[in-house]
Amino acid sequence: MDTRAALAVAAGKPLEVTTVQLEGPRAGEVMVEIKATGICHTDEFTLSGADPEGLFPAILGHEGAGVVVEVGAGVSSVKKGDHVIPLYTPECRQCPSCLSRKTNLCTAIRATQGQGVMPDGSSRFSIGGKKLHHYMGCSTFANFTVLPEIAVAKIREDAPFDKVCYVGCGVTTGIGAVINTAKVEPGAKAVVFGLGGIGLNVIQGLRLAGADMIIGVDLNNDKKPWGERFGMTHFVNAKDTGADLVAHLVNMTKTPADQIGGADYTFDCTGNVTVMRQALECSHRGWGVSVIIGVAGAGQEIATRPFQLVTGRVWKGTAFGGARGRTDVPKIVDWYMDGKIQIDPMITHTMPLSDINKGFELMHQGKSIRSVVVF
Ligand code: NAD
Ligand code: AHE
Ligand code: ZN
Repeated sequence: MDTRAALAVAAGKPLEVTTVQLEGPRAGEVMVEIKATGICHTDEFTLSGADPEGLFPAILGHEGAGVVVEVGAGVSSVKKGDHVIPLYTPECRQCPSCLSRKTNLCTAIRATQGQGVMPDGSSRFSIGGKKLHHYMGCSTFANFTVLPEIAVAKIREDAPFDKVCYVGCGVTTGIGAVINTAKVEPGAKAVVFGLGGIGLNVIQGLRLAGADMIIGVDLNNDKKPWGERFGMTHFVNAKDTGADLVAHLVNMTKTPADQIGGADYTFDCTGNVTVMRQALECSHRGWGVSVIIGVAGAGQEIATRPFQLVTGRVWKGTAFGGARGRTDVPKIVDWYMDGKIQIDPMITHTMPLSDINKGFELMHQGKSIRSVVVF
């Protein structure tokens, strides 16, 4: 069948909105009509050419929501008409990683996903007979897409697609980083670097967890009211402190009883390796935990003096907020529907697929929190 899609033809080039061909689902696969998709910084990261796994031509997008329109042979967990969120981190519940209960990083289909193909090694997308790559196993920048059954989470039918698509990445990543990865406790002090679509969700996760002090760091003063809206208690513009940023943050967390200072938890939501180091080093001597969420380009490496770790700081990373998608995503949608978490104000822009490049421009200009394409 034909479907409209935004095609990433080459690194650094704007997406081309066009008609592509999509084959139906094979065994174990489902076809989903995507109703809405967010634009995440990771889409921009791959489109820019910085992603070592980036493949072109491809249909990007990994933050969608839609309806199952067809199922392949043997599919049993979802049926036609079900509302679903595609999962770039699937949950097969059978691989060693799923069975370990120690990670959400299901390994059942990760190898083929990274090669831009379905688990059987072939692509369902093409244009004029030429193969197109899938992206992160999702390709939500297409009106219709095909996914493995294990890579969709069934959600309630009254949840609005144009809001809960954000649960497909940003919301779950930010809140999950706090709850699943850092396991923040009430009363904690935290620093969040980068107050964008992920960082603001870290902030609302910290508020949910009962953190007392939530310091937000950004280069853009416009992000201050945004952070405050979701629970940030203090704002620092890193341009104002320059090289003294770490000392400044440590000082902010000192109390008469604790003259060492440092945050209990810090989060990098920028993808900048210098920021990752600052985040580690402003965490508390002896117990500070620093969580890397941002993704950095090919060739980028993190560094610190080993002394920082010897003295008890812990460097961690998280993908999809440590969430097990088929299990956790429906619950997060419930939290939103029950008013426990906010999504609507973070979706600052919606647009038709034909304007998708405007969504990327708004991100570059720091003018959006999340742009959502509505089909
Ligand atoms: P975004 O563009 O919406 O926000 C980034 C924010 O960081 C902006 O507010 C920007 O002003 C700020 N910033 C940039 N450089 C900074 C610096 N040096 N110091 C302080 N602030 C700085 O991006 P996003 O969608 O929130 O994504 C953030 C990062 O998280 C990206 O690297 C993205 O690829 C990554 N990500 C990771 C996961 C995961 O599972 N690990 C999931 C989603 C996104
Ligand atoms: N392809 C990149 C890695 C990108 C990356 O780390 N992606 C995160 C999700 S970002 C969502 O916005 C992730 O899930 N990582 C775990 C995984 O298995 O990819 C690179 O650097 O090669
Ligand atoms: Zn994402």
